[in-house]
Amino acid sequence: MQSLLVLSGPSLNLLGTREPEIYGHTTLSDIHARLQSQARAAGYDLEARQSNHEGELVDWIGEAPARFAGIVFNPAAFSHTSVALREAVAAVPIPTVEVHLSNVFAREEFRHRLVVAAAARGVVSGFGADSYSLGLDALIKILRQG
Ligand code: CA2
Repeated sequence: MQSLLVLSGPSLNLLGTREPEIYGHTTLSDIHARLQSQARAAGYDLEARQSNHEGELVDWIGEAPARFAGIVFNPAAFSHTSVALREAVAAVPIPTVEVHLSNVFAREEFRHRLVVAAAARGVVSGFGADSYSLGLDALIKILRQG
């Protein structure tokens, strides 16, 4: 069975505890549990991780092709700044789908620039926890298309 990797960046471990008006009440553990069953139903294994550290995310992306067929990635604040993460995503031969809970284009101007996204296959933004599910669905479709 193929495995998929879900990565979340800085402070997303706090999801559901602060700023619910922007990010909702769902916790990251809730999202991970939902993605697990969605992946299982589609015939995939899924592993989900969160890190506050750019270098750790770079390491996980670089190591991913050895174990995973694709990545769903919310780079959080690094989305707007990280050339290192963009290059990590571009360097691996597996597809990455970028996801955001909020609609970054309806927020502050500094969030409109998505540095990592240019290396992703596509971006889902603005659907709350559903963005992760929609991103996983897109990733599975990409993998099935070969
Ligand atoms: O909308 C998203 O998913 C973001 O990636 C979330 C990032 C933000 O910097 C991006 O512009 C858009 C922030 C994640 C911080 O997560 C928190 C969760 C709960 C409370 C406070 C922060």
